[in-house]
Amino acid sequence: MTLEQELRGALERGELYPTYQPIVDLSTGELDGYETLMRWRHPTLGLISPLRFVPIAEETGLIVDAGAWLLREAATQLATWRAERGPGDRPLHISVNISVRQLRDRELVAIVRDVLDETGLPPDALWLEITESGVMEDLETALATLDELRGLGVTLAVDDFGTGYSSLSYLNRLPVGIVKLDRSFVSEVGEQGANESIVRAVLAMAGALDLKVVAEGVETDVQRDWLRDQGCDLGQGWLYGKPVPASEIG
Ligand code: G
Ligand code: G
Ligand code: MN
Ligand code: NA
Repeated sequence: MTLEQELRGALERGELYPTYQPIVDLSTGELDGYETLMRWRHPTLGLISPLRFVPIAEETGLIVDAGAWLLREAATQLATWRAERGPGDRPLHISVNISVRQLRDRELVAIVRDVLDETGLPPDALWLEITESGVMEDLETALATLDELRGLGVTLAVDDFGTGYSSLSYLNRLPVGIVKLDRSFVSEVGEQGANESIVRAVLAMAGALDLKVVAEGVETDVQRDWLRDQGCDLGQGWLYGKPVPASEIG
């Protein structure tokens, strides 16, 4: 069997599962929420990297059903976590990746609406991450869908920011509230000869457009301190935790 054939049955066989990686307030160290990342454990092949199976899921369209399932799982999990927290605790969000294939699916807006209804989550606690390249492939269609999603009150985030076109005018046209700075930029900050001016420029641009920035791939104290001092709001990376199943989160 090819990997594609194996993947076709993976969802029904219960081989896919969500993991959650913390997203933290860089100034206070408080938990702000989690990004949901899909994993596939095949009974004989073992853990298969999303770098391998997500592209296959996208090409075959399997990502539409798998993504909807993951979204529902993640939102349900967040509702549980929120219910367990005290009234004084910071309300957590959940972030879910939405591939371009899902963005083109006519059902997406209805699926998101249903998930919000079912879980009773405040819509802004649900963050949907879209990539620049995905949006740019078909800007007008993507914009229409993003406007509808925004109309539901969910929070939209641009993932892997800085790796694509990243123009100011395009960012201003998207109804997004969050920019996720790609880890290729984050990995350099605080080191000699690093191209820190790009990160400063992104932070300045985000500030001007009133967007929050999440730095991805924060691995060291030096990176955290530098990013915080430059006014970056949130961070995500191995410094705070790797993606793990909900059962491993207290
Ligand atoms: O979790 P990890 O860093 O190994 O993920 C590798 C790639 O797979 C990343 O680009 C990530 O965005 C993608 N990915 C992981 N989970 C999902 C998912 O649920 N949906 C989509 N569309 N992509 C995912
Ligand atoms: O493309 P996206 O940003 O959705 O995927 C996030 C990917 O980054 C996941 O595969 C996740 O495992 C990985 N990741 C998360 N934190 C770190 C980190 O601190 N360092 C590195 N190298 N990868 C990370
Ligand atoms: Mn992401
Ligand atoms: Na990313």
